[in-house]
Amino acid sequence: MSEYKILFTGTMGAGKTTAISAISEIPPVTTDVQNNDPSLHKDTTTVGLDYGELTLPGGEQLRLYGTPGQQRFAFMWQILAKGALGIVILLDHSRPDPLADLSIYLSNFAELIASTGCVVAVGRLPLSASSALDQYSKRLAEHGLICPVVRADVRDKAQVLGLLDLLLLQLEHQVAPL
Ligand SMILES: Nc1nc2c(ncn2[C@@H]2O[C@H](COP(=O)(O)OP(=O)(O)O)[C@@H](O)[C@H]2O)c(=O)[nH]1
Ligand SMILES: [Mg+2]
Repeated sequence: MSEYKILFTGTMGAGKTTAISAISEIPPVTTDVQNNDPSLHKDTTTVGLDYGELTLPGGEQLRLYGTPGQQRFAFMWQILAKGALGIVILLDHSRPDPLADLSIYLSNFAELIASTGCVVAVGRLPLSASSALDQYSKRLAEHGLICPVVRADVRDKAQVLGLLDLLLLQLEHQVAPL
């Protein structure tokens, strides 16, 4: 049976823990602890990583890893990226500069994205602001990348599975067991 490692990254509060919890078939492992930063409007924050598992209809086992969000944990991003099949970048459109957020992940995961696949999922994006998706695609192009950019609400299991579908579609031609 094949096993594949998929990463979920993105800013704090973008929904890495929520996304993995939504689709994992085992109780997800999370390292969230009490958040002591009142500006973040969140009770918990990820200092380590999230882990979940999902079996695809074809029997392939996905190992789902959520990275710590903050850039000060970037050293861990490199460790987690090893052997990954692809990456889902979760963005929170309500943050002050979500395009700058995107650039941080594109730069830090450049090697992984260049050799595998990537999906950009934008959360908290009002329907009236749909044209903003073009701005994200433009930013990807500035990094020399083309990947799907979609609106997503990671609280919805079907939408998270849709993100994985988009990722796996890109990889169809290059998938090899780890
Ligand atoms: N209102 C709203 N809340 C969202 C949306 N996406 C995620 N959330 C919430 O935002 C929070 C994300 O937290 P978490 O998954 O811990 O983020 P993490 O830091 O990336 O792991 C959760 O409470 C979600 O329910 C969205 O599109 N709209
Ligand atoms: Mg988290």
